[in-house]
Amino acid sequence: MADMERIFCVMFSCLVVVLCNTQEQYRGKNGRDFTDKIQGSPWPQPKSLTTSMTQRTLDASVFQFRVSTPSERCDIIDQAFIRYRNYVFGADVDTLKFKPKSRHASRSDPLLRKATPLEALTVKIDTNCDGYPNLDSDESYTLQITEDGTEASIQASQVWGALRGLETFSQLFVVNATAVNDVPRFKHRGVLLDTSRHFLSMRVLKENLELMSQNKFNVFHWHIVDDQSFPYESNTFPDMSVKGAYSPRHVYTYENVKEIIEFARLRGIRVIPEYDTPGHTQSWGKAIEDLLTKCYKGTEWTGDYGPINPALNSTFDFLEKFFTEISQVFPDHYMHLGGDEVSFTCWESNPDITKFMKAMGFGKKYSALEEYYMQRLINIVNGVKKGYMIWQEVIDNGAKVHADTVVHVWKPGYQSELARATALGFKIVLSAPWYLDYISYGHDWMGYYKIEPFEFNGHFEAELAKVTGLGYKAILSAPWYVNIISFGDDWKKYYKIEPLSFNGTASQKALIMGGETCIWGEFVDDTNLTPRLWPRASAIAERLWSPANVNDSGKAMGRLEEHRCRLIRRGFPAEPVNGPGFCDYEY
Ligand code: CP6
Repeated sequence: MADMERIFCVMFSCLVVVLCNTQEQYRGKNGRDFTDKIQGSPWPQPKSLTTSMTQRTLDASVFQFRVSTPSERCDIIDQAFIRYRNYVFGADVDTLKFKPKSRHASRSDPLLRKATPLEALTVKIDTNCDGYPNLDSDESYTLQITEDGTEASIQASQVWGALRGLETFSQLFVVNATAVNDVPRFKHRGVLLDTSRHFLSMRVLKENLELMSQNKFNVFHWHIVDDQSFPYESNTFPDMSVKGAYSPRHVYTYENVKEIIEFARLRGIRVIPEYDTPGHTQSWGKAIEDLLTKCYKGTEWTGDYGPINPALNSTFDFLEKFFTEISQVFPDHYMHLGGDEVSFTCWESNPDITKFMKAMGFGKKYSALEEYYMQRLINIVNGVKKGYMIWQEVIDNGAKVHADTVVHVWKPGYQSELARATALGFKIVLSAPWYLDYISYGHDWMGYYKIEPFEFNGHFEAELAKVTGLGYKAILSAPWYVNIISFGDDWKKYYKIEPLSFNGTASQKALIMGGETCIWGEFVDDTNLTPRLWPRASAIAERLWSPANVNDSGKAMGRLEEHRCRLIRRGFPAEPVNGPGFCDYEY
């Protein structure tokens, strides 16, 4: 590097330096220059990161991870060291399929013969390192790699911050002397996966938990059951999955669920289960008699069922037993109670419900019936000492909920909902702008299917008319570009969303706990979940972790490109999102 450049880099010892220090330049095949594919600049971007030109080397045979904590044992850190040693130096991990190759500067690199090797990274944690994360966990950390000295250090008040710091350390490509001071902007940074519309295997669930931790997400919102299938094996009501799962193989046993919770805990991820009621419960009705409302046409049952029937006491006896079980299976303080998209038409048609409405004095107000249902469910959940999240309709319909409730906003027009719900004092998790399943929604094959090659009228039709008019044979591709979904770079749209841009006071804004990206399961399963989610979800990870002013997608593009390549290097199928280009470790 020329001297002037070197001086420039030292003077601006911040992110600019990492850029100057990029050892290779990337050029997309379309000629786009990826000089901004900044190696070693972590994703999501830390609150502050300064680095100097002094490079340190890491050699697998010398380098050690060490931990210092008041706890006697710290399995979270012990296991994290195994993962991060592999990510840093490259080795096979038997439990997962990672086969990362080392990208770290080694002394065997002739250019770095004079660099001082780093012998250890010491992780210092102020408190006991055990336990289960929660909404108020402290995930902040500092990371120091000094100019000389044999040890680098991560300092964190809690083990959760230490995990975030290890991820950041493992992402530094060339280990320069570096100081990182980092803290998340929002407390709740989640991914919703839906295992009802399609079953997801343990392998894919774990793969995505690992990817969540590499993007500093801290909540797995497990939308575990829904209308279409009931893959949760209940101890109290085993028939629910026997009759409600797609097949006996498409279930999560108690041991499976515990394994997912532990896998997530070791990565600082909370598991919030959602058992969505009173709508979205068709699969529950197969095993639990009289749970669902029978829908009528005139005086006759149509053979269809609607939402859960709140007119029967047996309903609440069942709910009490069922929610008591799951409150013991899932250790997180919060449960997600659903409450979305409750259709009133079936309730309206049912004579027993009509009678009950009259007796309760609800008149024709079916939202009052919904409120009554949610209120009784909430009392059950309060009784088992859990907090709860609900979809926004529950408060939109005016149901009274605990002051401590977290409202999950998912509908379009979310800014006015944020203003309204925070004015009522509720904590908020935002999802409305971040539905990643919504590309052209999988159904696009129907559009392709309808195309009639012998009708020469639209745009490509004119071309066909011309070409065949000239007597040429033709092969048609124009309407069948299945690679064009939402055009891949939709991440920029998600990246730009500012969760606090709504009309409200500072104390209203303080109620925004964070957000979740949702990938509903209608059109995703094991075959396509991971590449569809990553690195598009990474855009949301950075929005929720990094400072508000880290919001220029043009500037982020190069780092995201590098981040995707890092995920690929670590063995994950993350799809391209920036158009033509390549990663030097793929294939
Ligand atoms: N399933 C459940 C869904 C959706 C919701 N709840 C949903 C609705 C509209 C869109 C995407 C998802 N599939 N249980 C709403 C929260 Cl666009």
